[in-house]
Amino acid sequence: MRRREPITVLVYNQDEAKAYAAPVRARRGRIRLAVCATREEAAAAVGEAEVIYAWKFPPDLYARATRLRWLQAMGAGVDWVLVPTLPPGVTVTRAPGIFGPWMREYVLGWCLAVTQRTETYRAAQRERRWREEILPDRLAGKTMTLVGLGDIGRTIAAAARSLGMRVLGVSRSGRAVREVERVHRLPALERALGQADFVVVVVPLTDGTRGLLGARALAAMKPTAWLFNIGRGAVVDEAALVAALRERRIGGAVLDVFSTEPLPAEHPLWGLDNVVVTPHISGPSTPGELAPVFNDNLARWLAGRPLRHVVDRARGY
Ligand code: OXD
Repeated sequence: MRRREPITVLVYNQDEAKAYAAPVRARRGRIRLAVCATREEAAAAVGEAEVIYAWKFPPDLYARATRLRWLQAMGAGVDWVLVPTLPPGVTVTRAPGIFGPWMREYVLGWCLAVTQRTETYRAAQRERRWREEILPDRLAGKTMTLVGLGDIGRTIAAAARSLGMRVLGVSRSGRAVREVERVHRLPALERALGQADFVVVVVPLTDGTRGLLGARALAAMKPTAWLFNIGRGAVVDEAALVAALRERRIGGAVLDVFSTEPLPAEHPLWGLDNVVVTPHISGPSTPGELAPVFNDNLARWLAGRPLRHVVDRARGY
């Protein structure tokens, strides 16, 4: 059944609300856009909104979202959407296919920075030293263990394999996936970590993954292995990680996400020489890449057809 009344689509993004709203397309007269860059603007518009297209919508405003039926997340993760205040009947959709290509370059770029000993040669250059006694290492033949095999994890896996890496995976189901040589279930996490030269954490944050990589998991890693976290900070026990890094029980860490963001200036991770800190940029959202995903779903919504990329709210992803 086709609807006639224009519906309100609330676009919320604190940095780029207008840029996200500009490419939103629907047949004339079918939608009314409320473009909100502040909490106040969102508070004023949320009561009318049937659809929200947002990044980090203020969770306390859901209580006023009495007409809300569908929320499209502008980022990779949806933990900020799936809060207790979100009304039960609201459908949540995500945007697969966009972030994996960014994140495979981030992961492989930093893997190569490690094996190519970028820091060492740059430091030697600053000292005008010719350090021919140090050779780069080969990435081919190294093992990567991906903790999380959603679309992003599998995209990284395929890229790692194309460079000759051996790729293992860990997932809740343990189901085999084409891109990965062997998939372990969560109870075998430590076995999978113990084989890795690079561990890449890309699981969503849920009740089941919070603190998943704690002291025991870190102790299972090789002393030369690097931990990458590009999922959510709270999946890794940061205090246990700092201890492992300080005591050189693992080789190092490349961290894009943290329990508290921005990472507080006094946090010990900033000062460790075996840590790379990046400011949650490994898979950036851009209005141009997200617009086709949203517009496709919006057309479906307006035509009364099923949405794509629906999140299982009970599972948390
Ligand atoms: C995220 C993102 O969900 O950056 O973290 O998209």
